[in-house]
Amino acid sequence: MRIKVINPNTTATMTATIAAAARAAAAPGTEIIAVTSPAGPVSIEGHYDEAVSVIGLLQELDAGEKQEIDGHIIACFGDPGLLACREIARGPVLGIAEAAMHMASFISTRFAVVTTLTRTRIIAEHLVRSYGMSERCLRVYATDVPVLELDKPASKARYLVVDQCRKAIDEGAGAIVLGCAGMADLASDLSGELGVPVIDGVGAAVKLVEALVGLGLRTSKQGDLAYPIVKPYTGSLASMAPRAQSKGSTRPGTG
Ligand code: 5HY
Repeated sequence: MRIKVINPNTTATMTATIAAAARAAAAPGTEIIAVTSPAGPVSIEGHYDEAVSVIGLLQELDAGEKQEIDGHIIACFGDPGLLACREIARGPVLGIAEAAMHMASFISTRFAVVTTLTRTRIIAEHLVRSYGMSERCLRVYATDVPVLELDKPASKARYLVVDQCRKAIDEGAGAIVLGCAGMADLASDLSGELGVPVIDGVGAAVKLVEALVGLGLRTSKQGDLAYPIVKPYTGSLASMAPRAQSKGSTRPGTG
């Protein structure tokens, strides 16, 4: 099975952290193809960053459709462009936030999300609601650690993450969801240190994609996730125009 893990920001060192977590979770026989978006923000810390990051993400996902990929993972906790990606994908496409929240709901009555900046907390709260997790998510806690600080071993990022995790546990959280792909390498030893399950969305998404593909389940092409309607796109994005899919081919692709 081939799973493509796409980092929608353009920081390759962060993709390396993501790739290591994905490979650590992958079953024997699962090949992980981890890529960095070809264009966009070095980190995603707001609505505008997210919106612009989706172009590079879609380009990488479309390339994946030509590489016989069985499933895709969006390795950013905002799950940017998730539904747009599902429109052009045959196989399952999972966002790490959605995957982590569902995993947490299987092993705790109440989980908490510990994320980066206060300004991105609202994005995680939107996802909690849109994924139907309002009853299960105690709260979203912000550490105010910029995304790229997570990449710096010398920064006090880990200390600030642990601090918010302890606060969440004191307030009743039975499990912790790490709210950034850049925290993927923290999950395993944090679990031991805190004494509660700590969930990294990258690993969670790999296991869920393996399960879906293993059951032969693919993105439904009935309704809103059907392939995009073929039409011309103009200007600098003309190459992103959906192409007609040839009869019987399951790949519409773009450009
Ligand atoms: C992420 N940003 O996982 C999100 C985290 C956040 O560049 N990768 C990013 O703060 O929303």
